[in-house]
Amino acid sequence: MRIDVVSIFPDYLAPLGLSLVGRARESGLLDVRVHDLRAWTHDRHRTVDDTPYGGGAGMVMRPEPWGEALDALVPEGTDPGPTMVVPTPAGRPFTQAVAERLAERPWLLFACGRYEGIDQRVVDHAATRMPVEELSLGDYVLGGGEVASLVIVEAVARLLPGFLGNPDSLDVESHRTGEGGGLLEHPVYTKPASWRGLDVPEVLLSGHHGNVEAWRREQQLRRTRERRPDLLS
Ligand code: JD8
Repeated sequence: MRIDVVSIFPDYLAPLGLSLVGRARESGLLDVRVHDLRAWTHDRHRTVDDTPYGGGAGMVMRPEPWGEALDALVPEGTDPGPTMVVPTPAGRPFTQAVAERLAERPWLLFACGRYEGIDQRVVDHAATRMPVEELSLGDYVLGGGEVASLVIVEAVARLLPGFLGNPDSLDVESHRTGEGGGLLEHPVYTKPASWRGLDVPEVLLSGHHGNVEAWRREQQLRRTRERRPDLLS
């Protein structure tokens, strides 16, 4: 999978060089390219923002640098083109189901906004040339799209065949779609069996797989009832 990320703070994406995503880049599973939007400005101050039409606080990202960035990264007639992902608090919720859908695409292009956001014509224009997904991580406000892009890249990349050492671990995860999914994770424990006066639940030391599975299921249901009843309905 190819992933392009365009931002005025490209160093914010440095974590994409670490851990499993970093190794997937070394192995060629992922082709990640981070770009500085200011590379597509031409004035002395490398201006990327301007005042909002209709007034109001803050600044808006100018369309021209984004247009030139798209022209450079996705030349006319590029086929298949990328799916453009635009993190925004006004987006559709980003979920595991969305991650699974994006993981099927060969190329993702992330547009990281800042200030009050990106001039809407950039998305409207891009949508005439490629699929565009405006996505939100959740109902809280971040300062820009970079952190959201990091989250989405990690959630998508780990679904790619060959990314995880043991892909089976995907099968027991909460939030996954399909059969048996949708419950929160059960508590997990490892050695020592007793720590600071806290003991691992007996059933987990019993070796009785049926009882262990039953206990884990009960814990998943309890946690989901308490913390995410919306998932049960
Ligand atoms: C992109 C600019 C900041 C947002 C004025 C603060 C996602 N779940 C999420 N919360 N916030 C974002 C997000 C925030 C962004 C940008 C994503 C680009 N901002 C703006 C509007 C209010 N400032 C997000 N995904």
